[in-house]
Amino acid sequence: MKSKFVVIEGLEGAGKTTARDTVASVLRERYINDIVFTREPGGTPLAEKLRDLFKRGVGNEMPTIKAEVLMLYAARVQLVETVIKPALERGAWVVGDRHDLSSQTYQGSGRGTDPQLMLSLRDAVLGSFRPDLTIYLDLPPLIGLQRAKARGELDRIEQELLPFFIRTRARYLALAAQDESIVTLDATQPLEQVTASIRACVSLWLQQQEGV
Ligand code: Z5A
Repeated sequence: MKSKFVVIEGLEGAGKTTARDTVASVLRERYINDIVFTREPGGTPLAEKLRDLFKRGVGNEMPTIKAEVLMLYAARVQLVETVIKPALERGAWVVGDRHDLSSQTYQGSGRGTDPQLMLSLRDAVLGSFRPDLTIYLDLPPLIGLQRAKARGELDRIEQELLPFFIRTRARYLALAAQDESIVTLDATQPLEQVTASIRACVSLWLQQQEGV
């Protein structure tokens, strides 16, 4: 089977880390062992620097909303062109912790940047490059934020107020409903059940890919 790009998406505390490991274990059971893991923003030395600037700013100077959007796209295009596409071309599979859908939702709705502008920016920067499968782990923001708080100190985005996350989640659900490459899974369930749903989703999708 041709190599593929699988992405995990969701609000904080959705369980993306466990989901990534679950996807990788299903792939390995199918003898797909050459797997590259990415995270966004980040994933290359330059993109990791942009991640740090995006998350922490410099001293008291935080990026403006437009600067934030452009930093995210600079980091993403660097990762896509220098890591993801070369990996796919040599036959490796890529499993990503977040990708463009995060910008469409967090910036395109949470931050209130024009959603059409966000889609145009995506097309201008990434062309037609898209994940083959996106697993969106859906949960109400309050549950996710409680999980994130239990894990430790909150970062700049996690400190946003609840309406920000409510808007972000609504955009995730709306975009997932329009795109059959995005599968929405209920992430409020206990971890074992979420893991079982991810296994089932990836296994079924792989079978469908084999049939194509
Ligand atoms: N961002 C953006 O605004 N625009 C963009 O374009 C991109 C990103 C790409 C990245 O930070 C931040 O950047 C992120 C979006 C924004 N906003 N924030 N914050 P990050 O990479 O540091 O953080 P993250 O991606 O949000 O989180 P994470 O740590 O990578 O993963 P996670 O999904 O939050 O979950 P987790 O670590 O797997 O689980 C969190 C905890 O919950 C952990 O203790 C688990 O054991 C627990 N958990 C998970 N699932 C369950 C279930 N089912 N039951 C009970 N407990 C659970």
